[in-house]
Amino acid sequence: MKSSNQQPAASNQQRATSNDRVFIALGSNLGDRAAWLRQAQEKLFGAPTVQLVAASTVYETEPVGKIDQPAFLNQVLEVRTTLAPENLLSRLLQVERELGRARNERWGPRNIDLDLLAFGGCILKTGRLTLPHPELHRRRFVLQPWAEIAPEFIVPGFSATVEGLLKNCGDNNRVQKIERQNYSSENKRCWWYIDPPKE
Ligand code: A4P
Ligand code: MG
Repeated sequence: MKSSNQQPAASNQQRATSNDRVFIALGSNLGDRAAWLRQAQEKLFGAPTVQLVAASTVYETEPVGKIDQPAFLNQVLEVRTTLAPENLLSRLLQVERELGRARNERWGPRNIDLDLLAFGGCILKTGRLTLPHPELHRRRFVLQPWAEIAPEFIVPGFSATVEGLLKNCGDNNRVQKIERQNYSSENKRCWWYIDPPKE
């Protein structure tokens, strides 16, 4: 789904130009989860180095790994960027810091988590950054929103598309779509609601 309503306000800034397809996963399970996702995007796209290409729907998802914690909201974005992978990671960590993310326990609750899923065909493992993200093929909460915006993208190192990984991920944890409500240009806010249960 294209998300023209989430483009940054500044229109005459220089745009990111790299041709690599770059994907970012967002997650939140503390406080006003939708507001954290929105604020992260406002910060990320507030500078011209990272530009939004497409945004998935937001999903409410059962926690994976550490299960005694609140449900998450998860979303995947495709972006275009002039930054190198390490610099984009630094930018994501900076946005997390600006939003007051505290790192307490691995896989524990967090107001905002920004993970770099894939950066074009790049395969990389340094002390700070692993590409593609090492857990992505096991996680429905990543693959389902990702398949919505880039089903045919071939995930480097897996020789499989996002859709193929989703079919074979074996993760049956609950992943429930949340529809985007109307965007109001008056007060620049998005609303989200959870789909009513199907009859
Ligand atoms: N790092 C290395 N590679 C990457 C990458 N590709 N993207 C390093 C982002 N970061 C990367 O991350 C720790 C360090 O990983 C970073 O400083 C960076 O240098 P972190 O966000 O501080 O720690 P974390 O998130 O607690 O650990 P980790 O292993 O990143 O956890 P995940 O993979 O983020 O999983 N269940 C549901 N339903 N939804 C979720 O969103 N999230 C998690 C956390 C667990 N369960 C979940 C969800
Ligand atoms: Mg993380």
